[in-house]
Amino acid sequence: MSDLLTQAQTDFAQAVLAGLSQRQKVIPARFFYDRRGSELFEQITAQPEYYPTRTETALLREHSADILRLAGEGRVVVEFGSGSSAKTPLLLKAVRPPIYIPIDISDAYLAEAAQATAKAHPKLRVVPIAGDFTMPLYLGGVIGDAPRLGFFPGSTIGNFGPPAAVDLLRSFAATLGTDSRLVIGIDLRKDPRVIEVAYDDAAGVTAAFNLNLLHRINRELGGTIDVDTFEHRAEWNDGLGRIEMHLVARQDVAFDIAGRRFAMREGETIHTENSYKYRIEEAAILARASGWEPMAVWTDLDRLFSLHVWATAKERIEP
Ligand code: SAH
Ligand code: AVI
Repeated sequence: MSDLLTQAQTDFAQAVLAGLSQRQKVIPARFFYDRRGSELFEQITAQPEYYPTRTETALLREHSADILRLAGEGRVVVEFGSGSSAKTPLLLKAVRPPIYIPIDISDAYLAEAAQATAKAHPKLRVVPIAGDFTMPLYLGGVIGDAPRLGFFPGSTIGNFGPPAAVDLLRSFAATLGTDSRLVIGIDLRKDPRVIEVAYDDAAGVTAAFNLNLLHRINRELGGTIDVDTFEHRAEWNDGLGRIEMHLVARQDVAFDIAGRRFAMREGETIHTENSYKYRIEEAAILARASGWEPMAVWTDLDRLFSLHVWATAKERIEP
């Protein structure tokens, strides 16, 4: 008998083994999103403490006519980290694209979400791409040189540190090409207490989302982790302007993953996610540093969240 491993499985194994071998143990946040992780994220978005989703959805609804004015009708929409595509209908209604390309690492979940979007929009061609959006993509084979509108909602950009965020946005500019537009949601700096409860809701859904990573390791990598010996922690890091999620060992623990033994002391943590929060001015700097020109920005009255329209900057030739 032979076992066939997919690239995704070997990537996961490699990242977990490397991350747990560091002094501060770390697992990259993109590995949250197996099917169960995607379902739990969807439940997070409905928690009363998790303000980003409802605030951004309201901004998209309120400004759909402005988005149409700035982006024009009929561009191909390319969504990065589309998840359930719950916010997408608002954009589709505004700009009426001929083609919608959702990109997500959570493959089974993406396939179902794409099917549901196609069913709800019979005239729309839906072309899902399962994979890592940090890798450059060539879309010409699917859409030729049709004009493009990128969509990057949810403040997923916040899950990358500023240098990685600049690289990612540069890569989006390359994928989308000249004279493109990007509608991007960016969560704002605010009272840390508001942020901390958003990442530690009373119903325990964010805790379950974080702990699911350990269940995923047990399921997919033959791990022997006793998940009950870990707890969820969300902590605001003021110096770095980010909320951090960790999995904290409640006692001394030892476990095996893919045949390797790991041990952790009581109180030691695995760092699983950063979610950076920006000031409006910083968001504009992020745009300009990564080959984009800000066109418009809107926020809610409480200044919780921001929605931006950017255009790919004309190439600047400097002496
Ligand atoms: N856009 C949705 C979902 C945000 S959750 C919203 O605004 O609510 C983040 C999504 O990005 C998840 O669906 C996750 O599977 C996907 N994702 C995270 N890292 C990714 C990566 N490196 N490549 C592709 N998709 C990724
Ligand atoms: C997908 N991403 C933008 C979410 C965030 O807010 O950083 C993921 C999340 N983590 C905990 N709750 C939500």
